[in-house]
Amino acid sequence: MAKKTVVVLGVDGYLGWATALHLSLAGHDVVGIDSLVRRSWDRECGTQSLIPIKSMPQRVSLWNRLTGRSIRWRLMDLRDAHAVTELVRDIRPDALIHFAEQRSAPFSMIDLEHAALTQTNNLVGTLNLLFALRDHAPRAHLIKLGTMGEYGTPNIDIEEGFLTITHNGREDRLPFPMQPGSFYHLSKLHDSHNIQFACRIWGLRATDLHQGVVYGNHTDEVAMHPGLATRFDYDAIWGTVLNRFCIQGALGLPLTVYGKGGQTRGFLDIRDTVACVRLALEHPAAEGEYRVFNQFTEQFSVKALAEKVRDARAAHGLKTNIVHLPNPRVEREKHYYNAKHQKLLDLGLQPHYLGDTLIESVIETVERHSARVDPVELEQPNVDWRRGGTAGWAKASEKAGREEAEPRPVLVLSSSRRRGRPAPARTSARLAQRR
Ligand code: NAD
Ligand code: USQ
Repeated sequence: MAKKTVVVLGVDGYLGWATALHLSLAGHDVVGIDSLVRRSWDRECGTQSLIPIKSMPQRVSLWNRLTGRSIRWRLMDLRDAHAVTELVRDIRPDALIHFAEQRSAPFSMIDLEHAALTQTNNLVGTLNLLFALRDHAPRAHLIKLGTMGEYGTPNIDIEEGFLTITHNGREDRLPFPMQPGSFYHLSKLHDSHNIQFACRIWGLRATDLHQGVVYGNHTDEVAMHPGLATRFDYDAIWGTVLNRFCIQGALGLPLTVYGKGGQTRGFLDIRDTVACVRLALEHPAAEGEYRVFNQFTEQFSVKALAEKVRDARAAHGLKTNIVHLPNPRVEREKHYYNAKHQKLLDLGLQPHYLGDTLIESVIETVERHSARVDPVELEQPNVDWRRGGTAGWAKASEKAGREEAEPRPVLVLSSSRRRGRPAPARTSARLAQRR
């Protein structure tokens, strides 16, 4: 495998950090870019990663020290066209892996300001990259993180990006019809159109990874040292569904299925995210090619996921409730879903399928960091697709005060920890008081 110079954009994030380590250990020369804006969005929302994460300079130097490899780190905002141009001109990368976007659907639905922020941040950043590539590195391979949510939930099989259509006796291979479900998911679709257009007119090469919902928090590299942890979100704005269910389960809280729970999505383990990106990197798109890989390994309904978490806990004699909350989103709750995901398997992906071990390992992680959990974040959604953010979505100052006032209650833990120790009392009244 030839060593490549790779720019990882969004390196401070959940997936960007784990991917940067994976590619670095595989022998690639990695340059990591981030504006750290996600840390300021956390401050705005009053949210935080369940697992404490080090600053970028700290974790990069720890990685370099531990492995003898070297990740070069640059603070940079992708919306800054001049900085992006300089970066591409200086580094002349073989490939760029683009994670650097606002990635929460609820955040994009809070109000006009957050919808506009999401779309300008995401679209302008990607456009800046496309123009810089045209002018300074037209042969570089752009690997862009898109999302399965670009497709929506059509009543036909979902293909990988394109569909052959026969209409009035004529046939063509056309982009698959897309019906995204939030202003965030729409931003990914708009990006896809821009990238596809740039490949067509300028001969750029790009892989659009239409990724499903990621779960888990361990890769081989992240697990090498606690100081290399990647962020892990559980709150109502940034937490994704399976991560939330595992954390709710670990704390003995009800698993919050929105609506009927028949919403079906593609899912993958974070270990497969890093493997898929590496496969795309090491098998680049051709000049002028825009290709789409559907990046997930299994599909589940959210109700089936909740039942899996409940059953994993039941195996240890622990009872878990599943509640169906009124759905804050506008989405189909019972629908056909059959999405193809063959191309990454053909390149050699060996999936890690969802099993009880994963659920249990996440639950153990939660136990280690349970003092950092704010249970209010796990009880109710705080952004509604019809009405926007509720009064409680931005609670930075309120939370900061609360943290000083009293420690967060640690709730019911798993069987190993619980044995011989009574579960601490937790009342809704107490939580209600705290809101
Ligand atoms: P994250 O929020 O943890 O990380 C994103 C990083 O990008 C953050 O560190 C943020 O500071 C940075 N960033 C955002 N805008 C930037 C800008 N203008 N300039 C520089 N840096 C900027 O998100 P994540 O979960 O790691 O997701 C990464 C990518 O993968 C996103 O594009 C997301 O749409 C996509 N994705 C994520 C999932 C998932 O389940 N997490 C699933 C499918 C697709
Ligand atoms: N859901 C629940 N209960 C919860 C949280 C979510 O039932 O407590 C449901 C939602 O209603 C939705 C499904 O779970 O039907 C998925 O929601 P999610 O928050 O896990 O995922 P989503 O908003 O789609 O976004 C996440 C990432 C995003 C990525 C996307 C991949 O935040 O960056 O693009 O997953 S995909 O869903 O394939 O588009």
